[in-house]
Order: sequence, then C-alpha cells, then structure tokens
Amino acid sequence: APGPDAGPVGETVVAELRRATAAHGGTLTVVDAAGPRLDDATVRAHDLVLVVAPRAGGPGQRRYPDAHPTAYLVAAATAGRYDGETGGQFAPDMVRRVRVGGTTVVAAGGAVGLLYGLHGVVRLGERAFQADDGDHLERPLTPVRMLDHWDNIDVHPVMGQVERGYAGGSIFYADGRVRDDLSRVADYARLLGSIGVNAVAINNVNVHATEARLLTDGLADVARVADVFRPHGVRTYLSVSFGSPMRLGGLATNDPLDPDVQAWWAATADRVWATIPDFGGFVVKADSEGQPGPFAYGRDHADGANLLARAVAPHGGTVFWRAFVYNHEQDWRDRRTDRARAAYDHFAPLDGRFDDNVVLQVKYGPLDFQVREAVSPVIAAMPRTRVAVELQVTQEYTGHQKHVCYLGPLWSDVLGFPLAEDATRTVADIASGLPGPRTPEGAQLRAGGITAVSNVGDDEFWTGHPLAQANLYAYGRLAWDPSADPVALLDEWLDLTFPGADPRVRETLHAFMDDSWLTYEKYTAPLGVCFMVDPLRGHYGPNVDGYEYSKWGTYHFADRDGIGVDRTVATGTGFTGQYPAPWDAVYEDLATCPDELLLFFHHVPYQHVLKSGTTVIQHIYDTRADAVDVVESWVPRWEALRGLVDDRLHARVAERLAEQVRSATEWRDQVRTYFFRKSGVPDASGRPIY
Ligand code: GCW
Repeated sequence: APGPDAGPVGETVVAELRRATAAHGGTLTVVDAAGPRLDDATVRAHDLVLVVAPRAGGPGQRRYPDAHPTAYLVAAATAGRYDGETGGQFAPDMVRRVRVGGTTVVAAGGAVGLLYGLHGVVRLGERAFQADDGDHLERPLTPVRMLDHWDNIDVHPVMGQVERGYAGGSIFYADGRVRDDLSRVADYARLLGSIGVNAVAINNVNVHATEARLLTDGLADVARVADVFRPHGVRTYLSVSFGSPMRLGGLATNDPLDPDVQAWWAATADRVWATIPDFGGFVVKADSEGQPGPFAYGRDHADGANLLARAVAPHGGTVFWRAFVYNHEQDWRDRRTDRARAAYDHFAPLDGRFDDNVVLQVKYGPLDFQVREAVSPVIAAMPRTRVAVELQVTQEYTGHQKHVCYLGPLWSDVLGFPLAEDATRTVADIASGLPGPRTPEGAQLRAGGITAVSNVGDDEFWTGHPLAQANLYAYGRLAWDPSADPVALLDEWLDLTFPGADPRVRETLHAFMDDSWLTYEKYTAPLGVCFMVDPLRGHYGPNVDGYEYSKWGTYHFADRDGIGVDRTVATGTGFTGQYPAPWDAVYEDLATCPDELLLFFHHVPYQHVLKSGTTVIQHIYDTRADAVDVVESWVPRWEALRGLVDDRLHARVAERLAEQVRSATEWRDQVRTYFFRKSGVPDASGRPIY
C-alpha cells in the first residue's frame, strides 16, 4: 500500500503501475517510508519501484543509483533529493524525470505530480528509458486546467441532453438522475488525469430547474461523481444559477446585497463543502442569454460574483464568473450596437472590484467560439482581475464532430497570442498570472486558468467522430503547456491511439488533420466574417443569411458592393479601440489588418486586394472550391486504410467523411453562388456557380 500521505491519487499510481506490470511484465515493489527500508526490498532489473515517503531524508533513498530496476517513481518529499534547481522544494504537480545510474527516475512533489509523471512515461514509451533521455523538469503553466460540461439531467426535445453535444447522451446522467453506474466517468477521469486536466464542471451553464437542484438535494450524487474524479487529481465543480435563492430557497429576491440572499448562499456553500470537502467551486452564467443575474436588481457583475465568492471563500472555493454577457435581443437595423464590444463594455470598468477568489472566464473571441475570431480584448483589459480563457472542444461551430477539424492549431494561436502590454504578454501568460516586462504596477498576478467546453458523450467512440478525440487530448496538453507544438501533440495522440499501427495510418491522419482547421475555415465563412451557419440546424451547415436579420447581433452586412463589419474607431463601432497597443492600430488600419481577420474589422468592396494579392471576391471563390477538393481527396485515402485500423472505427470515420464531403460541397456552392448573385462579379477560375 502507498504511504499514509499519498491518498487516493497515490492509490491510482499504484493501480496504474500494477496494470502496467501485468500487461508488460516486471514486478512492482511499493516501498512505504514508514515500512521497511528500500535496502530490504528485492529489486531486480525491469522492476518498477514506487517510493512514497512523506519526509525529506526519509529512508529508501540511498540505494536508488545502486539497484537497477526499470524505473523508480518517487513521490512526496523525497522528491527533493532529485531537485537541484529548487533546493528540494517541489510543488505537488511539479515533475522531474531523470536518468540515474541506468534507471529512469520520476520524482514529484506530490502524488498528483507522480501521476502526471507516470503518464508522461507512458506517452514517451521506450524513449523514457533511453540513456540519453536527459533531465526534464516540468510543471503546468497554469494551476487550473478545466473542462466544462454542458450536460443536462433532462433530455431537451431539440437540444438533446448535452447542449451543443455531438457524441450522444451525458456520461453523468441518465433516467432523470446521476447514473448509478459511473464506470464511464471513471474511464473519463483516467483520461483527464493522463492529460493533466484537473477540474471539471459537471452540468450546463444554462442551469434549468432539475439541474439547479444538484446544488442542494442532489449533493449526495455530486459527491459520488467527485469520488470518481478525485483519484485522478480532478476536482469537481457545479454550474449554479444566480437565481437559486428564489428558485431553491423560496426567497423573495436574488439581490446580491440582500442579507437573506447572502445568508442563503453561505449556508448552501457550507453544506456543499461539508459533503465534498475538496469541492472546487461554482461556474456562473449570469445575465446572459436569459439566465438570471444581478442586473435585475440594479447591481453589477462585481456585486454578483462577490456574493458567491464570499460564500465559498471560507472553504477555499473559487467562482468562475463568465464574461459572455451581451444583448441577445438586438434589433438588426441598429448598426451602432456591436455584440463584439459587449463583454469589454460590461466588465472592463469593474477591474479591481472582484474578490480574490473570483476568476473571470472569458471566451477566446469577442463573439462566440467562431472558427476564426480576433482574440478577445477583455483578456488584456483587466490587469487587476484573475482571468481564465474559455475554449470550445465541442465542435459547435466547427462541424459538429461530423467534420474533421483538429483544433490544436487554433488554440495554440490563441494561447500564444501576444495580446497585452505592447505584445509582451501572451493570452496564456495572462491566464497563468505571469508578469511581463511591462506588466503594470499592482497587477493581479494570480492565475485564472484555462477552461474549455468538453466534447464527450456516451458514444461508443466518446466523441462521435473518432478523430475528435484528438481535440480533447490536445486541449489537455496545451492547457498544461500552451507553447507545445500542436502537430507534435497530434503525433503523441496518434502513437497512443493507434499503437504499432502501419505507418500509413499516421501519414494519412496527419495529412487529414494537421491543417483541417484551416481547411474547414476555407469552405465556411470567409476572412473572419463569422457565422453564416444554419440557425435551424444548431449552427451546422451553411446559411449565409441565417443570422443576418436576427436578434443575435452577428451580421456580415454583405450587399452588392462589399462585405464585412466596420469595427474601426474612425468610421465603425469603435471596437478596435478596446485593444491595447499595438493591436488597436494594427486592426484599425486596413493596411495592417491581417487578411484572415479583414472582415471581422472592416467592411470592404469585393474588389479590395488582399495581402495575398487576390481580391476578396476571388479569394472567396477560390478557397471554397480548393478546400472541397482537399476534403474529397481524403475519401480514397481513408478507404486505403481499411483493415489497418479497427473495422468499426474505420466505418465510423468513413461515414463521417462522406457527410463532410456533402456538407463542405453545400458550403462551397451556397457561399460561391451567394456572392456571385450579390456582386455580379464572375469567378475568374470559371468553376461552376449556380
Ligand atoms: O455558443 C453559445 C451556445 C449556447 C451556449 C452559450 C454559452 C450554453 O450556442 O448553447 O450556452 O454559447 O457559452 O453560454
């Protein structure tokens, strides 16, 4: 058994090692610092030794370099022995992997680090045991790496059970309650632990009546879910409704300044933590798309967030307060209101007013998880606020897990974007509380975190499209290390998912996936103009004017002369003015605005010449047609892999590819035809228009 301090995560490490030795040979020796010394253990080549020792300088260290097992995994304070750089002070999630006398040693400051180190060894396989493997010290850039589930308990007639879910029903809920059998959740927890995700919110941010009760009547069930996540280092969170005091507590108001409301939240939080002592906290969508919030009481979002923050603070809880607040009842005739401005206009003035345990959760773009958006200026606008960046793994706007769309490159661009302080601090730096050379005095340097909407369901392949698993994988790995190369992460995923496969499998999947996000962009909405998706099919497939005359605030303004949204300060909505230097000027000026965001920031004539040398209209024609050619070329290549991958998986991907070709063709023909009809400009390539 592991040592007294290792806890449930330590037990997972032991279980993983037992599983590994059972599958691959060797034996596992577990040395408890409180038990017999390592000298007394019989250690042979190819053995694994797990040392769990609560104290630095404890027994069991001396002989590491002398015996020659395959690997030692050293947890807890003994890790200090291997830590030259920090003088023995290892954070629990810090991992060192080093070769000592022919043995691979993984040392970590705590059981969770050991778990990550162990999964790291699994990822590397043989390479972790090569003499020249070197000495690696790793720790995650940001302490909270979260997945949000938009899962409901009830099944909605149109939305299904998981809002924006494309992989079947919820893994958490069935038959109107939390599942009795949580074995699927246990597998999921293991997956998350293996990629370093350490927080999960288990219900939809749109909190409906049944799900609201998870916070009160449902706590025992939430505790069962938390028990399943805990052994993999994952903390459980709930999405809660700001309207809970009235809805659940029978109060007359939800006003954040009302003492009864405050007392209700405090008592509720007390019960939550009494039931689940390591509970993470709350995620809140307030005053957004119809959810209740502080505006109804004339209060602002700092009042609202701090109400919950003060209730959870005594327990070490955190409130993730979403910044996705905008007018979803806009009049399309109104050209001055710009949805892209909304989050900044609401939140930037509140900088400095949020309590320490509030994290403002900001979508990466100012609109809504589009395939191409500028990075949200809110992320840089609040130096005295903890900020988390929200990504979307579920493919709401990127093909519903019917299309191959590997999102690693998109997230890598976003997280690495040098947004703040004259481009000296990236989005990931801000989310991680890292200072830059020009970070202002008094800035809040506590990490917020990185979070994303999950893409899994009870589907046989977890994610509908089997290749969409790569997005879940890449999300975890990028949240751990935002500087990781997304194509290299795809290699890791391919190795782990198709171990020992014929080299053609890797080659083919790289050919499909590496640039699949850009391919998807090329057949959908052009040059950052966004949307053009079908409202009636949940944002799937083309409908160029689908949102043009709607209340949702997402317009492209195409007419016979041109297209795009003028968001300049000079002549438009003024949105570019929300960016720090140099981006305010870069985006304001047509001459410096990057092509891919041109129509996000500017309204231009169709004959406007891009930096690429082609006109906007010809770009629209060409890229849509070229992209469909690319997707079509995948079909025979996948066919050629029949027999080289699992048959069911092959069939599922083949079925999805056929749908991707159909849908991409529809995109191509509708978009090309639409713009020909609007502009009257012929396609110089002469390809068909209808
Ligand atoms: O992307 C939009 C979705 C909504 C979602 C909302 C949000 C959960 O279309 O389904 O609601 O964003 O992020 O809150």
